[in-house]
Amino acid sequence: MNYAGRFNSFIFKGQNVYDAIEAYKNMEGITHLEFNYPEHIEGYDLAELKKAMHPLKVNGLALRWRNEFLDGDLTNPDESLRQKAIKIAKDAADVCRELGGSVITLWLENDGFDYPFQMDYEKCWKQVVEAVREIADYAPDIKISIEYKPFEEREFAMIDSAGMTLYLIHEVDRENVGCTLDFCHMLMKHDSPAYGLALAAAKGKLFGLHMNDGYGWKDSGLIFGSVNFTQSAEFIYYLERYGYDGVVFFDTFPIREESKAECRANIAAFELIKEKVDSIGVEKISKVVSKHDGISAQNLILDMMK
Ligand SMILES: [Mn+2]
Repeated sequence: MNYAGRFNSFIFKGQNVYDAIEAYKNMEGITHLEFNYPEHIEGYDLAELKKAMHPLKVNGLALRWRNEFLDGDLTNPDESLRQKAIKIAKDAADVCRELGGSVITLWLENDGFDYPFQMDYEKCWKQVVEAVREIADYAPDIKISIEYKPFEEREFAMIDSAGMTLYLIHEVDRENVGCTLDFCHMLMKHDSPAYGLALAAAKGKLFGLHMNDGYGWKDSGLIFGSVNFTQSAEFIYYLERYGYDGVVFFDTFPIREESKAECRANIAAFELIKEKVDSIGVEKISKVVSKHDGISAQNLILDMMK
């Protein structure tokens, strides 16, 4: 598998981008890096960054619209700010290409609402569709990946579920627009992670993964497989069934844990759960799934735990 860890696991503890690159270079299993843009790139020389990260590759860049974009990213009521948000995404695509990456992730943090009567839903929905289309057409060689989250920072996010994400992708109607699924975000929405994954992957629209775990009522960012073993195993089964060959990015928050050990714990969990799935095999699991039966499903889970 290709694995990547989160830069801010180190940066939030006072280290800089180069420290984080160094930490990941010396971590067994890590193959790729993933930057936030502009947060992790601004002020750094791209050529120097490229030199420092060798032999690791860049998977992509995750957009962060902060500070002035509190009222909206792609739906900001101030048209000049809305245009600026679109421009930042286009710049991110250019930088991504320059660094050898292939995907930019759009988490529309501020495109949502807090109060009834606060937003003209149809108008803002069209603004999101048109902006994503404009970004996609600007960089047809770069994958534009939508990462949904049901709420936080806004009370309601516009793109809040697997279903809404697939609806957006359908409306945008561009080859290079797909999605990144964040396991914790899916649990927060009470989406079944594997269900969303299957529908996205079946359409060739699964561009990225943010693996982690949690209890569902907030973005816990716990170590993968620590809380929901069975749903994690089902998720990996569908990854294998659809031949996912992208990067597995661990979007976890080692606030109290040592960051390197925490990232390694994620890789170890993913590898072990994958091993459990493989020990039974996609074909045999598919046979159980085709039975449409709860008891057979439960017996399969027990078999995996042996
Ligand atoms: Mn995420």
